[in-house]
Amino acid sequence: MTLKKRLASGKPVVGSWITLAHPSIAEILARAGFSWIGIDLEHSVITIREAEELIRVVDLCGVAPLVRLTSNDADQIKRVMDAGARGIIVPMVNSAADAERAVAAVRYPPDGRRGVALARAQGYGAGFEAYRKWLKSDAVVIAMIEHVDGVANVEAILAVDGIDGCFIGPYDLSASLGLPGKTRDARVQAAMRQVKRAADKLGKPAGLHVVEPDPAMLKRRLREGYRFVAYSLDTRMIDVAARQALSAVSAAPR
Ligand code: 3PY
Ligand code: MG
Repeated sequence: MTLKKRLASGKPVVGSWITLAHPSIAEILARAGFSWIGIDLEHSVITIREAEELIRVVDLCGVAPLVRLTSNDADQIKRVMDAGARGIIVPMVNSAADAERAVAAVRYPPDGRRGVALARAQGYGAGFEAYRKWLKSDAVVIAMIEHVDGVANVEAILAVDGIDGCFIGPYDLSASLGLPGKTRDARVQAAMRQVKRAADKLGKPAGLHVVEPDPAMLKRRLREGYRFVAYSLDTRMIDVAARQALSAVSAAPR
């Protein structure tokens, strides 16, 4: 089942983030069993050229590569989709108009405004027709709700045709409330609950990031009903595993 259909079916999907631009990291994570791998262009130094390499590896491993954009930028959307991303995660979607803009940048006319070319996604030309069909039925667009304006408009955002779900960004959300980094503050938590309630009401998946590779926290979030979950990221998994691996000999001389 494609990622889009799985999201629509109400089944939870668990992915993870790549922030380091090495194809081996993409290969290791893609083979670990995640349903999607998000290549994070927003908070990393991954270039567009490196993004293509990571997309290719994840894709060839049979996992859906998604790209979190640096911003809601139609030109960047075109390039990462042409490189073969199966969908996008769009930062700072604050209104239905923002959501419509992102969807239009993914779709070809007459449904959208994306330019047409023959790149990796289209099989370098040999697979254009198959890609056109796939794009209509299976491209994924996830709206990040990470500003008070996005919270206020969350129902209208999720109601946009082509928006498959939302992903809460607690850090930017806390900043938009004048509380940067205070993600446990009651006002941030209330805003997060409001997003989750809206997603449940509209029958679209709500997502968030379980930052630490902590299976108990992952289970808790899934139990709470979050269905588009990003589970940790490359750097935290390496850091935590390295420290755990050494913990038995922490007194050893360096
Ligand atoms: C945020 O918390 O703002 C994020 O973007 C998390 O990914
Ligand atoms: Mg953010």
